[in-house]
Amino acid sequence: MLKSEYLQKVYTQVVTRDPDQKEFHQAVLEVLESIDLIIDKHPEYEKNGVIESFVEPDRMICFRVPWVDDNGKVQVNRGYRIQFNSAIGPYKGGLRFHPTVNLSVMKFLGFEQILKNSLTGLPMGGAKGGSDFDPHGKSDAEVMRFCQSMMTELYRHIGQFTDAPAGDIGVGAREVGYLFGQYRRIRDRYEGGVMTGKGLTFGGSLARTEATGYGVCYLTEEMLKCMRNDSFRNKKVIVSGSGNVAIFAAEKATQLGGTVIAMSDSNGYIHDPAGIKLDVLKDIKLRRRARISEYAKEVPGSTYAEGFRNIWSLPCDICLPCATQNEIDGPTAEMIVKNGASVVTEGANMPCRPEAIRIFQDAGLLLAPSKAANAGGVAVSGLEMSQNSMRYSWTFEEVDNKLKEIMVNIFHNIYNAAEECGVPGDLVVGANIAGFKKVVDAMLAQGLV
Ligand code: NDP
Ligand code: 2IT
Repeated sequence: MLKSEYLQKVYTQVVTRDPDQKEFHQAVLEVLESIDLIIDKHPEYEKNGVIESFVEPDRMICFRVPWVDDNGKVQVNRGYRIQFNSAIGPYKGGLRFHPTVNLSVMKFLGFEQILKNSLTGLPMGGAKGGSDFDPHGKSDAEVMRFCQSMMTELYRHIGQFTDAPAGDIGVGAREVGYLFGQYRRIRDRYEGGVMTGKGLTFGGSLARTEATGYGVCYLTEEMLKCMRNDSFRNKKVIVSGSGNVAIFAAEKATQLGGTVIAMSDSNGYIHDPAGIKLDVLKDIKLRRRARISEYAKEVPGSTYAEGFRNIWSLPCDICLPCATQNEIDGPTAEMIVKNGASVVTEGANMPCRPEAIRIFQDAGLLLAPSKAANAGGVAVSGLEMSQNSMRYSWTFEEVDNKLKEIMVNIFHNIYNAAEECGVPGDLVVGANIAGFKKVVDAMLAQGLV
């Protein structure tokens, strides 16, 4: 419960304005609970209406996306771009294509992105976009036509100095390529920095594909070292999801000496006690775009079970939820604690419900929140924009080293912020406050509120 009357008033307004936006309320309340710890020291926030401004997007764009399917029939989806805050840099954040996309999901992701981008130390504001289009089962030609139609509206709202989208769920290199191509055609200009996650032949950065997953593990490794004098070595790891973030989190966890015993997709999960063979998994998920159940048919000693949430019934040491929001609820968290896990690092955005976070923290597990842990993706997006501006490309090692340095810095920054707030070890508070302060200082200095 919030102690500050001012914050209570702001939260009530958020809920009464948009009563159905549950995911957005959840993200806002967690941040306000952190700000509650420092609000007494900052009377200027209330005086300047800072928090009211902070929880209201600069602008919300919503549009129709018509496209023609392979049978010649017109389909209509809804597109969004939430430009939430540009106090510290141009709007930046991914596009999500998934049937569950709605205004609440877009606003929660845009809101989280403000703080995440601030934590990277790079000059990027917060935004998110996407559509309720479902790429599953669509042909390449259908995905291309959809992306071209999406960009035919989106192009007027974005630009390297305005707003630079990238990928997220359902948007990978293929989709970014089609979107960027349409932008280039319509604008008749080669503006590399308008989108990140581009292919390597047209301005993409080496290590962007790996960045989010690798970053999740770099931050976890630093957290283990500093808070437990420990590491990934000889740890059993479970990674939920099997998309861009999950695959490269599993790869780095394995390189650091862990054994990834289980992964999932939205249908079910695979269990391979000997360690997931990532070459087989990549072939199934990235090249063939097939279901994860194929793995158990191809790898002796592994099994497949229906129901993706049940992945957490397997005992492990380190949990890396990398699929989607709210995948770990209270009962699942209790099961994870009972099974003896000691670390949860959020690779997906907001994968743990608030009650799950409380259960982990009360049980003494290390909990790294998503806005810090998965910031490596957008950080390398920022580095991609730098390279585009310089008309230059760094090597894989150069980008990877910068990523590592950024993730280590993020860990120490949020760890120190938690201590300064009087809640040592609470990295949720640390991330919220460290991310928030920089943005709010910039808002106040620019007279933006
Ligand atoms: P992908 O589309 O590459 O993969 C998503 C994975 O999660 C797939 O295995 C998918 O299964 C599963 N999944 C998606 N939605 C659901 C759902 N509603 N229920 C169960 N499983 C689901 O996405 P990413 O790997 O890029 O994104 C994963 C998470 O990481 C998201 O929360 C995203 O916001 C976050 N993130 C991504 C970044 C990036 O750079 N890509 C950066 C920072 C955060 P299926 O194949 O069956 O759909
Ligand atoms: O949630 C995220 O940080 C992303 N999907 C990546 C955003 C980006 O601009 O690279």
